[in-house]
Amino acid sequence: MGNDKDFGVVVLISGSGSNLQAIIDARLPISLRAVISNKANAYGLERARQAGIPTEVIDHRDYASRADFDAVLQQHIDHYQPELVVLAGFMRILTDGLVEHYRGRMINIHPSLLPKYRGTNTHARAIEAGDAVAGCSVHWVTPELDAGPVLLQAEVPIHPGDSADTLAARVLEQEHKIYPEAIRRIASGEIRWQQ
Ligand code: NHR
Ligand code: GAR
Repeated sequence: MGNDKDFGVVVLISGSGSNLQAIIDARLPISLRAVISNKANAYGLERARQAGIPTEVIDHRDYASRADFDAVLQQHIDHYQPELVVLAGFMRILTDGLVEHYRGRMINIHPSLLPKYRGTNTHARAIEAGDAVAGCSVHWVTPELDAGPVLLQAEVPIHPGDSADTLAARVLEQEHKIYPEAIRRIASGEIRWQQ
C-alpha cells in the first residue's frame, strides 16, 4: 500500500450502492477499507465484494435502541481507523453521539438542492412544488438531519411529465459525478471542515 493510499475511507450503505460503484470506479487515491450495510440484502455489498473491499452487515433490527445500534456501528467503523466516513444511500438517522464522534469526518449525498427538501421523498416534493430545477448535494453530516454545511452541488432540469423515478435517474447521474469529486477534494486537502 503506497503513501497515496493512506487516506482511509469507510462507506455506509443500505441499498443498491450505485454511488459506491461510482466511488470505486473513480480510482481515487484513497483506501476503501470497508463497506458497512444495515441491510443484509443490499446489492452494494455485492459490488464491494467484486471490488475486493471488506464488507460487514450490522442489522439495526438486532438492537433495542438507536443508541445501541450506533454504539456497535461506531465500534466497527473505528476498527478501520478511517479518515473519512461516507454515507452513500445510508437510510438510518444517526444519533448525536455518533455524529459528534465523526465531526468533520463524515459526509452524505442527498438527492435535493439543500437547503430544499431535507429528509425523504425529495423528487416527488420538487415536482409537486413545480420547481424548474432539482439536483443533489454533498454535505458534512451534523446532528440535525441534512442540515450540515454543503460542499458540492449539481443541478438538473425538471422536465414536464417527469415522474419521481425519471427525475431520480437524472439526479443520480450527477450524484455519480460529484460524490467521487467531493471525496477527491477532501482527500487532497482542497476542501476541509471549518467550524
Ligand atoms: N444522521 C444525522 N444525524 N444527520 C444527517 O444529516 C444524516 C443522518 C443519517 C442519514 C442521510 C439522509 C439523506 O440523505 C443521513 C443524514 C435517512 C432518513 C430517514 O428518515 C432521512 C435522511 C437521510 C437518511 N430514515 C428513517 C429512520 O427512521 C428510515 C427510513 C428507511 O429505512 O427507509 O432512520 O436523506
Ligand atoms: C441516492 O439517490 C442517494 O442520494 C439517496 O439514495 C440513493 C442511493 O442510491 N440517499 C438518500 O435518499 C438518503 N436518505 P445508491 O444506493 O445507488 O447509491
